[in-house]
Amino acid sequence: MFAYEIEASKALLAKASRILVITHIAPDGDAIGALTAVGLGLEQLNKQFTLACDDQAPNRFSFLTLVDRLQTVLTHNAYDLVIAVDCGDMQRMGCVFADLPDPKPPIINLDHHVTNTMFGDVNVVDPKANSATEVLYYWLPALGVTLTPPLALSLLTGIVTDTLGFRTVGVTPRTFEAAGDLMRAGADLTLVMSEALTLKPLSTLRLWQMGLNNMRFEDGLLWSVISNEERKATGFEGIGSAGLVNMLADVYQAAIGAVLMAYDDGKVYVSFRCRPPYSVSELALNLGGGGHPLAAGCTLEGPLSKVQEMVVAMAKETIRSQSQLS
Ligand SMILES: [Mn+2]
Repeated sequence: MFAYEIEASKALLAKASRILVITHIAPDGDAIGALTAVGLGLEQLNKQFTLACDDQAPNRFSFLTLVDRLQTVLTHNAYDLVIAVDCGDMQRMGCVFADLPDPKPPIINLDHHVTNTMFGDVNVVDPKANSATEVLYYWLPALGVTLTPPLALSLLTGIVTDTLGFRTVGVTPRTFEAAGDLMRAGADLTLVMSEALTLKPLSTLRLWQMGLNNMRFEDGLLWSVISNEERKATGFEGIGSAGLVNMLADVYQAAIGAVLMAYDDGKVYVSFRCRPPYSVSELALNLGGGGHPLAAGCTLEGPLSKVQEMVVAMAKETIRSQSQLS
């Protein structure tokens, strides 16, 4: 696979001496796993590199090598190659890319999103891969990089987190073959499962407590609304619902699960989850957001009560029309 893209990547890498590796804003396990894996690979290839992301890596990924080298603001901006990992489009790279002086350096785009806009000069994009690190699992050795234990650990972290522990629909025997190979190379699966998926701060449980307390169920929609004051009282500062929305959607009686959470700036973040035959991508799109059929979201301008009224009505309508189809 990727014979042309690998040759083209090699050609760009051979000419590059200062490489900027970027992952997406609000990074997840795949983003940080892919970022550190590329760094470890470039180290082996004796290349100078910077690892960049607009936002800090979540604390739970501090077990990964090189994560301490991540820069959220660049200390200089003279680069001759950009490697983007886990970014579906150029905007996902955020300010660390947008603020580079023009003309921008050439880009190698390493990703697995179906919606990838092929924004790179070289696009190593495999929508069948479950994670960006699964793409890197093939790309890095093709460049002559050896899968050392820390590198294998970074790659396995992306696979484990993007598949929620091998539970998502895209998981195939190939996913397990890659994971098995990475374990053989020295990656500790138990460590990844525990650090990246299971362990959580107390604020997450407080958020779930608040969310479950506020939960409502009508016409197949199981949803929870958390005001800015309530959210702050739990100590939860992150974006998203820290798994609360999955908990709501994983209920027999629920067709769609939703969480609406307000923030200081007056914005309301809305996440949707569902199981087949339902799909929430169009619902999120109609609300100005986007995502996948089973997981999508949007950001709306408050007040929270107005947002709730609109989102609940539209979600119920989605359930009504989709249950007629099935
Ligand atoms: Mn990913």
